[in-house]
Amino acid sequence: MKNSYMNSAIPFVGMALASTVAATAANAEVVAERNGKPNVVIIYADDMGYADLSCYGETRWKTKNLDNLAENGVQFTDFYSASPISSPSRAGLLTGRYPARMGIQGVFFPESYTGMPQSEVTIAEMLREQGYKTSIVGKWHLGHRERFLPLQQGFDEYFGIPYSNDMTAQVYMRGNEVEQFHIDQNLMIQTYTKEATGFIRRNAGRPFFLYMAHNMMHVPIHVSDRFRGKSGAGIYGDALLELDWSVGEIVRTLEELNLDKNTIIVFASDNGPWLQEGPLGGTALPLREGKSTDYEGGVRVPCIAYWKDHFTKGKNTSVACMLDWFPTIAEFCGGKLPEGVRLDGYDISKVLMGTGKRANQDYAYFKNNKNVTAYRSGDWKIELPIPAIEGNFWRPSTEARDTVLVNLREDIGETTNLYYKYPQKAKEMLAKLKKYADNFGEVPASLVQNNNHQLKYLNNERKRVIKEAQNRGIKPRKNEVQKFIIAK
Ligand SMILES: [Ca+2]
Repeated sequence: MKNSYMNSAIPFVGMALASTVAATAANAEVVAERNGKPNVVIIYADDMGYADLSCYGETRWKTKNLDNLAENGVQFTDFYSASPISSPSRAGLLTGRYPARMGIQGVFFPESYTGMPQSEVTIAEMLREQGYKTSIVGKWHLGHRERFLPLQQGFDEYFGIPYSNDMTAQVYMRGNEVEQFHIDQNLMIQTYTKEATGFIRRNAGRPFFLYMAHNMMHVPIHVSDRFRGKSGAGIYGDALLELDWSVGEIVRTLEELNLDKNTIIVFASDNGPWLQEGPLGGTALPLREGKSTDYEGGVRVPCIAYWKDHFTKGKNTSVACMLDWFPTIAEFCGGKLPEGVRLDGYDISKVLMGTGKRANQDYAYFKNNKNVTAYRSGDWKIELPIPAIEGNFWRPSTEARDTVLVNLREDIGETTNLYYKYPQKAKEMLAKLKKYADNFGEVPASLVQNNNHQLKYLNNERKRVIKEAQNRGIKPRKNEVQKFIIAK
């Protein structure tokens, strides 16, 4: 039943009044009554590996704050991101829809002219309609032209870097404007934490949604002096401990304001670790491979959900995914699902409360954010063939593969192909994948237009012409710059 989680001890009269006022004064500052509506805080890490937290197996350092949430909340062991790369993963989280549905096949760069379509309904839009104050702190990565920025997608406030922290022109934006052109990434986690806790304090008396999207643990890794050397295991561990500290600060602030029983906290990573970066990247072991692949290391991520006195405690082995948060948060917060919009996630509120199961135990892998490349159902996973991929500066090489059948419960590292051992199971899984793909619907062309190599082509062309001229005996001109008159 809708709104069944809301505290009936709180008088009901305020809600009708607040929503009437909200409806008649769309953008006016209306302080909605809480009426038991829980706050929602989503903390998203970038490129954090499945095994980077001590509660997920890391032994070199102890992430005590996240471990504490995991121990007292739901720690998912089989939780999947919507994509093995950044922009599509975020689009999936915020809309409950596979990024393939909106043409987000790659990541946005500072030179991108496109972004997530405005027609998409985000969690922020859904919650704002329910009187929530909404804020994003950190990495947006869904288009940085004004019409694609967070303020145009349901967020009341925005502070952060609008894309990845290795892309050129690192800036802090506030709202739709650049606030700072030269930023110190060493202070980034501290800065984001101050922004996030400030937002919580300013909105303690009303329902709010905070989307805290860290740029860490994406390379280049940065850490403040306070945490440098703290892990004794290199800068990646240091930054991870600082991120864990940040989570602790948010929890502490909620407790201090007596909001901990009123707040759902979700922590997850956007995709698997950047293995090519070696000690500067995370680890997904025992999962196979990492970021950008449809092996488990690419999309199976740490995910912890905590709501004091509401959620069950301990490890949960249910298959679930990032697309589930939209319908699940709608259920907890009394939000409306967008009409005529096909969602890909399932409401997992009963899984979190310990009162029921997810609609199924299936997950579809979209390696290229375009079509289904692998499919999981229960313990089984079928993987379609892929050609070998030669590694480059940002990803390691990947072997070619035939059709692969694995049992993830017995072989978490996807080491043994059971395709020939269990032909009937393979056939059954291929049929499931096909059925899913056939019912997925139309996939639009990619709207992310990066890597068209035009600049590369032009530079190569320039070099070729110069070389050809040199071969004909034409000498390059001497330093003409010196002849310029310098203004005094
Ligand atoms: Ca990422």
